[in-house]
Amino acid sequence: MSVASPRPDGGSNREIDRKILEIFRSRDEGVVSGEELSRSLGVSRTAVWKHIKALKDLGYRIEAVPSRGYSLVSTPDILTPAELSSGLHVTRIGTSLVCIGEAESTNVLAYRLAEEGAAEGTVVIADAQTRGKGRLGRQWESPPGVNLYCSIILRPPIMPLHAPQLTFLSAVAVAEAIERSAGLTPAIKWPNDVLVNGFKVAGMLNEMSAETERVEFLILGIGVNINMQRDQFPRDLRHPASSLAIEAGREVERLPFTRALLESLDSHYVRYLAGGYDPLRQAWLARSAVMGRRVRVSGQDGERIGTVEGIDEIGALLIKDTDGLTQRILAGDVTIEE
Ligand code: BT5
Repeated sequence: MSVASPRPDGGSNREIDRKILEIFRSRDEGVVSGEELSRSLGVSRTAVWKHIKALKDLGYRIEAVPSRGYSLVSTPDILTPAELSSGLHVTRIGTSLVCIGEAESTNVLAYRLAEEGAAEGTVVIADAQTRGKGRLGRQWESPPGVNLYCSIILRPPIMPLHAPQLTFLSAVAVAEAIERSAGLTPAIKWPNDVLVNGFKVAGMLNEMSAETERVEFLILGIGVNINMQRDQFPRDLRHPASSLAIEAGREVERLPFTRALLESLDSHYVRYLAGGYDPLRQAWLARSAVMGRRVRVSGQDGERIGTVEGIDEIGALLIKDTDGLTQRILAGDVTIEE
């Protein structure tokens, strides 16, 4: 697994940090001598000490055990390549990780890295965003230390016409990760909001660079409110919002959540490449909050009311209107009527 770094010198240092943490975790008692670390890593005792100090600065509690070595007492809930990749089972999405403290927008950074040739499956994560983007030029509130803001670079061999099929990948994966790591029951609102108890806890923003016949790359932008508190939400929200912690009534660790999300994205994407859109569509429909419901859809060409029948080959919402006619809706905001 390669661990990408925005700093030119960061890669090998991070690889050593990752190995140190792996060695600690492979021990039942968790105590490792400096000499053993130095031997296993092929670096000097002084270098080991420097790495241990750097890990402590990041928030790891590592204690000296007299005449025996070091012991890893606790791990901070920070999103670093070393932590995320430890115990992460993926084959494409998440094989390269870029984690930074603050980004203007992870989508903007991922788009730039993709233009510069970053590999498919590269994941860009920021602890905070200064200008997080929502859809249609709206803003995404992105305070530090509490949530997940990430963007995934994909290079699927598909026509631009089929790119909207992949918009459902993120919503399905976010819903699965919420089930697995927070024990809540999420629902997806078309096209891509994820709700818990009717409150929006996650939003997605997908962007694409394409030629007429071919997708060059897609950026899947995902924002999940994990431990955000009530007073951190903007006042005039488009949709009532919440966080996993508020809904679960307890703090939710970001690391296991993010690993679960990457694994889910990876397995659905690999299945999509091998077997096409239908399994993804079925997974989306199974978690849909709108299927069979009466909805109001407001879009550029006005408002429509009808009962949701499903989604089609390119992700359009199908609703049966009051005259019994099926309408295809490509974009818009959905409100559930009853
Ligand atoms: C979305 O837009 O739901 C897409 C959000 C995508 C954010 C991710 S974070 C990582 C990646 N990098 C980026 O720069 N963006 C992506 P939309 O449906 O337009 O919703 C935006 C509206 O939701 C705003 O106008 C607010 O009313 C409300 N809002 C803002 N911040 C929110 C938050 N943290 N949680 C819930 N609602 C929020």
